[in-house]
Amino acid sequence: MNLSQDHLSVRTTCAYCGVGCGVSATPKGDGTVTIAGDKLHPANKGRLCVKGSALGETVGLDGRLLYPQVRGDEGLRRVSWDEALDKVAGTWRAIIDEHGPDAVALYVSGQLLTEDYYVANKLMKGYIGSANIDTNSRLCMSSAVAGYKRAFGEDLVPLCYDDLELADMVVLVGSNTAWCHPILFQRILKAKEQRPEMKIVVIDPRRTATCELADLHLPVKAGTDVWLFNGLLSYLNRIGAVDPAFVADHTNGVDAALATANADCSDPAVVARICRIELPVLMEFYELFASTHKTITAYSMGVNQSSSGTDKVNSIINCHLIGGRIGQPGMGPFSITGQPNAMGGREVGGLANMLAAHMDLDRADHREVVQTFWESPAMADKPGLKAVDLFKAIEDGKVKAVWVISTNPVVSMPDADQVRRALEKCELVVATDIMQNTDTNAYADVLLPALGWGEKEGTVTNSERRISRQRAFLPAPGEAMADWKILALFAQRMGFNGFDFAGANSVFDEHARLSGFRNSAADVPRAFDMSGLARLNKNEYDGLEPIQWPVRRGADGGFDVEQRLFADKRFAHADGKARFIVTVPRAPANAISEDFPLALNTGRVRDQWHTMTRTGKSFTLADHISESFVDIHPQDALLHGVREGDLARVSSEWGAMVARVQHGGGIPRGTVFIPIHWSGQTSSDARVGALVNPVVDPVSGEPEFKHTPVRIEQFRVNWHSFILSRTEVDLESVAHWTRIQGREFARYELAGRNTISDFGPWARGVLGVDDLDADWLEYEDRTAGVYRAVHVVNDRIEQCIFLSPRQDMPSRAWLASLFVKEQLSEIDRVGLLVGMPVEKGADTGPTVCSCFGVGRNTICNAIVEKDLQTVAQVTSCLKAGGNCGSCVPEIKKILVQTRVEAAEARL
Ligand SMILES: Nc1nc2c(c(=O)[nH]1)N[C@H]1C(S)=C(S)[C@@H](COP(=O)(O)OP(=O)(O)OC[C@H]3O[C@@H](n4cnc5c(=O)[nH]c(N)nc54)[C@H](O)[C@@H]3O)O[C@H]1N2
Ligand SMILES: Nc1nc2c(c(=O)[nH]1)N[C@H]1C(S)=C(S)[C@@H](COP(=O)(O)OP(=O)(O)OC[C@H]3O[C@@H](n4cnc5c(=O)[nH]c(N)nc54)[C@H](O)[C@@H]3O)O[C@H]1N2
Ligand code: SF4
Ligand SMILES: [Mo]
Repeated sequence: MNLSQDHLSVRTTCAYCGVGCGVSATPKGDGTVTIAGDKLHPANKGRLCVKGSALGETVGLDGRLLYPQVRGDEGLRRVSWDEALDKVAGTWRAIIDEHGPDAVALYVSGQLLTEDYYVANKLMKGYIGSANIDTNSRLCMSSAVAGYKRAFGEDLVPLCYDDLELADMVVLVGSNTAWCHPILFQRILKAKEQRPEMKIVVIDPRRTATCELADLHLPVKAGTDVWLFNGLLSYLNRIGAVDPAFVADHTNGVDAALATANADCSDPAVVARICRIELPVLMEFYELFASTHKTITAYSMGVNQSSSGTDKVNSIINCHLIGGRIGQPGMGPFSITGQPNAMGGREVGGLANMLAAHMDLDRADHREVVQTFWESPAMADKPGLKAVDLFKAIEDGKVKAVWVISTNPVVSMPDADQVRRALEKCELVVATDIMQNTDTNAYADVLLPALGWGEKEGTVTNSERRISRQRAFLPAPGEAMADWKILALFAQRMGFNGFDFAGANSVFDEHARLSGFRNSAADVPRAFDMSGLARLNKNEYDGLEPIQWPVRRGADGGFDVEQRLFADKRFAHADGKARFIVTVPRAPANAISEDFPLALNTGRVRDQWHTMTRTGKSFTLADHISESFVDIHPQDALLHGVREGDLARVSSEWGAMVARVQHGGGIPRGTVFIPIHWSGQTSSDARVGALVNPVVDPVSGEPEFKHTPVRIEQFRVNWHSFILSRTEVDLESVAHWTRIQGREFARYELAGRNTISDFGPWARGVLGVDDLDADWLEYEDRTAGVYRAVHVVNDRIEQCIFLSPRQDMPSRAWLASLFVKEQLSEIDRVGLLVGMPVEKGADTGPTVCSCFGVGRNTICNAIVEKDLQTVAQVTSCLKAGGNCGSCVPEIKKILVQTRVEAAEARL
């Protein structure tokens, strides 16, 4: 057998979204890693989206947190693990002794592995004796959990991915699937390609990339989904599109739900007006839903992140129940989870109001089961603080120590400046992360280094309840340790038994055993059962193939898996029936006003992940959208005096930020959209969390991230500039900047409010060029206020800076391409100070297809020159769109625009 380096690939699971794609990783001798899709993984069958494909660019050790550190008067100091953990344990012990267990808290993450999560939850709820452990999943899918529990009696996702291919209609509500769950979206599109009669409906206030390939888009007014679905419920009942036998035998509460729906929403014309959807479009959707039995309604943050998020979820589930659209192939209400292990967190009970293994904190019989199993000395017996309340309690001094693990709340929480204040005041802030510099780490008293993706071992569960292994293929760097291990060592220092795990596999085993412990009809029955995976030995655990729960052992000893839940029409409520929930529609908590006349919607872009601590390292992912932006309707821009391409200051009652004005995001009047990704590490002041209102859903505690009243105004600057540099630059005096990772350089977009009297010295100062003999090409037009300089070292471009009072600077793409050249050619040098290539076609424009690095200009030129008519033709000509497919919606848009423009030009 040929055991060359290239053959040592490891099958693991993607680090990012809840689709949970299988990845095949091959570490190379030179420290790099080749990434490919795992053809054997049922979630993706070999495909990866652009974020997954670029994982190899994010595993380098630059910027990593590698050693424990403690903050003293002189800043951070490297310490041993013993010293760091002793400090944390000593302080926690003292605080608990004096103020009780509720004075400490863990704030964890849906990006932890199940094993990490299990240990964290066991430690807090069973040993510290407090349920003050909450997770960023509170911000993500806690409304979905609450909705499922109300309807089904347990947090159960009824369907599986194969159902998306079996459905005759997929309704995507508040989900930009094309960008946020790209491989699921590809699966849906492929099914539609094979069965064009299959319908795709998108319900989203914005016309997103997901809408480009949909049959129907309902641009619902933000926050009005309950009206829409109550209207649907009322309509289905009125026209008799119901399943009376299913409703009578397997559900409760239909009359009350219908009475409420009929009260406000029986007239589609009224619903259409409230939801700002044209009546014929609304009716088309209602009729399609009524006539299509195999319908899936998949939803995500546009539903969950709302002060009526849980009601939104139940208004959707109600519509499925009334027609019996559940439990059979190709149908059901489907919460798409965001983070790679959102579902694992739900299994272990990582939220402050849950226990473990789908048992409830507020039920004595459930607590008794868990306490018995854990042999725990001090069980929590009441729910802990939910994320927003937790950070309030920290600011109020009620919670005196917090340990933040695998999340970046100074960026991602609503009212994020409040989180900063809270951490500033907190007696002991501990942060476990993989990166040294994050906005949250800046407030930590103790920093603990965790193993990252590719270095750690464990499991994650994806949106369809499928458990997959994450496997290590890289050595542990520095002194980093697995998150579960750090917690277990800490627990032992606190004097707790029950944390002596031999490895991730023994944590997993305990979790699997608990799921089956006293899990029977006669005792404390739970649908969540993965007892079939208990007692795997280490080899079996290491070799575990992706598998769904519930999973038990069959009579033959093999795995007995339920792919789809509720096939027997039995639900988890004591009477076995599902419940209709009364959902009274209500507007978002904070209404727009004269002072704050626009509603802020926030969300994701295609190629970045959350606070960018990992995707921000990849140059491939940096090109698609490089800077934060505020998307606004052109008429609103006019009204509020801001211009496309300029910077604007957006502010709310809670905070302010600066971003570049953009049109074209398909945004309705009266609203703006800002992405969530930029932090203090990547930009001077583009942290949108500072603006977001901390209002939460009363049932789930999930914040209203999609609706904050804001105002927008021009952010006046005197000059604009950009820099490409191989070395770090000094941005101290710059009013606004964004740092963007390039290939062998960093790019900075800057703007200043000051007046620069002498460009040359200023530029040298910013770029850090002291050497007056440096190969420094310069162009200056003082009257126009234009300045350009290029610094060349050994015939290679080292840095360049372009500055102008207007937004009239050259495209960055061509200059960027010079940084990978070993030597500048004469013809390159000619173009340098103009910032433009002398050869035609060398400027490819902004990246559209990140997989193959195909720019917009290249696509437009090919469409015109070769008269391309379809996306497939563009792909066969340029490869663009041929790998992950995430850019297919954009190519389609460019195709239409370019052909229209070309036709107009011919007229
Ligand atoms: N590229 C990328 N992918 C990701 C992530 C990432 O950071 N980057 N993060 C992952 C995570 S953790 C999550 S939670 C998911 C999120 O995945 P999604 O939920 O798809 O993403 P978002 O962009 O947060 O929001 C979805 C849509 O909700 C719409 N919306 C806003 N208000 C309303 C409303 O009132 N009603 C309706 N119907 N829609 C509304 C927004 O306009 C937006 O287009 O993505 C996962 N995948
Ligand atoms: N305005 C607005 N805010 C939002 C949202 C929104 O739509 N709008 N969405 C919300 C949602 S759905 C989510 S999920 C959150 C996400 O928000 P966060 O969880 O705050 O975002 P991440 O950047 O994913 O943070 C993960 C952190 O863990 C670190 N890390 C990575 N791997 C490991 C590891 O193995 N171990 C440890 N210990 N650390 C690791 C990373 O470096 C990073 O600092 O944002 C929420 N905030
Ligand atoms: S869709 Fe993309 S980000 Fe999500 S798991 Fe698959 S490869 Fe990773
Ligand atoms: Mo999320």
